[in-house]
Amino acid sequence: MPEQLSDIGLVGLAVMGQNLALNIADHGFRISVYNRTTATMEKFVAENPSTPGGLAGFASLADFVASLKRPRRVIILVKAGAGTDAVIDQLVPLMEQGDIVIDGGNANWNDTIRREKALKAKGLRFIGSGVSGGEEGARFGPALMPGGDFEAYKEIEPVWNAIAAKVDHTTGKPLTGAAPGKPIVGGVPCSTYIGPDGAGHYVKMCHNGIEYGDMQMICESYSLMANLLGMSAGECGKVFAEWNTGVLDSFLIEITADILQQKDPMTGGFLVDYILDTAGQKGTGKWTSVSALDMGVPAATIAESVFARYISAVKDERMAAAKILTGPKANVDGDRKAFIQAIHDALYCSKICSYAQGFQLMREAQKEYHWTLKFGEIAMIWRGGCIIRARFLQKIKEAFDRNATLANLLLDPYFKSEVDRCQANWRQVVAAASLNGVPVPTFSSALSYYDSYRAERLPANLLQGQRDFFGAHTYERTDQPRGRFFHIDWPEPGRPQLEA
Ligand code: 2AM
Repeated sequence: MPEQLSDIGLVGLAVMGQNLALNIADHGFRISVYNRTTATMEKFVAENPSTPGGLAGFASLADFVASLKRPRRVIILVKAGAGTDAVIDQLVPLMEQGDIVIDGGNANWNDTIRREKALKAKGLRFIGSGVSGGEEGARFGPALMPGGDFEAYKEIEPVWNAIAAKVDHTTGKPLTGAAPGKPIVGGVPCSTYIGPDGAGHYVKMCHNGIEYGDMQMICESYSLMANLLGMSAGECGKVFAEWNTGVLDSFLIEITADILQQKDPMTGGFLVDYILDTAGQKGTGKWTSVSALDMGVPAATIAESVFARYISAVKDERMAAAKILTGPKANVDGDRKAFIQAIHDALYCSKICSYAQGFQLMREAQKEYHWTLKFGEIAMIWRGGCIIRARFLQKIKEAFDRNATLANLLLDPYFKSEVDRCQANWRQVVAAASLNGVPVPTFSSALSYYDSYRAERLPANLLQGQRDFFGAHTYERTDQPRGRFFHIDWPEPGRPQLEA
């Protein structure tokens, strides 16, 4: 039995696990750590001899569990999927009634729902917590999205609030400047209870889906500057740096400015010009899109950003097609400065649509899974720590403060006026891209979403006619109440039209 019991334990010492453990210890909590490969644990503990709370490493899982205060709180941060199940299976026999297991990995929310149920049946409590912000976030303050048993959440809340990123009380801006042993004190924590069972991991997944959209939209902006205006990567980077001082102020725009201006150590040119254009992915954007398809939510812009990665990945096929297929030669004259502003506005409007889709998806999911999500709070905790952190999220929070049941962000007065102000430029950019053969899948998808969402009448009347023609699927009528279904015997193709 160790002399001093730990406040919390963590299993899985890859970089995320190590950084989260150091973050927890920096806030004065004593933490026990365990890793399947013992050497990793030993190295980690040896390299960090003096943390404010203290790190205690264990080579045996049983000793690790015995080192924790009751009710025990164990964070799992291992490879999502089979890795998490393997650790849970080993942990469960060692734990006691009321102990708490917290999965901080990128779990699929369906797995979290399953695990919560299975552990509850054994008298254990389970929290599935989204952790966003990458390695840096884990070390100095991530955005945290805990879901699961509420009483269990209350027991981890002091730790979660302590280690989360912090934003300023009044401006909502992230508080920066944390260093090892010197965490940020004060401010509003970017962590809140999201809801039961899989809610936290679902919301984290939507965060990632939105992140896919943001990244692709930024890439399209860069592509337009490079391909239509002939700008160098460095020149594009300077534009992004300028954009980062306005409504688009965000982590992703900030790092884009730096990435584009980064010189290649091997050639002295701009590094992005040498990076192969094939995108990878870990699947959360796909999960978001699959969930949207399953629930019938038109999150087309987010899905387009996943497809954009897929088409980038078939590089060899594209190289072959480029030799065969033709298109217009890019040619844009006119006011460069005005066109750059138009790209800015196109990005801004597309971003509003993408977030509108993400929040609509969460709204639908809460019905499907019987959660009550607080959208203002979700926007609030995304203001700091996470990859999509942005000034913009303060505006989304304010929109949900004005109307907690807002059906679509586009209907909020602020966002409506912003789209009104910027949409002419947005349309001009999508048109120019299309006329010049530059692909802008998310910009154009967002614009179609906007125009579809505001359309009183879509051509689905014809579609219902087609469905009734070949499959007798019936249709409703514009001159009859909803819910009354009609069918006619359509003429066979080639037969004369029926008399009225
Ligand atoms: P390892 O160091 O022993 O490989 C990321 O892969 C983290 O998850 C690592 O800490 C890794 O442990 C751990 N991990 C992956 N699969 C695991 C499993 N099946 N059981 C326990 N830990 C696992």
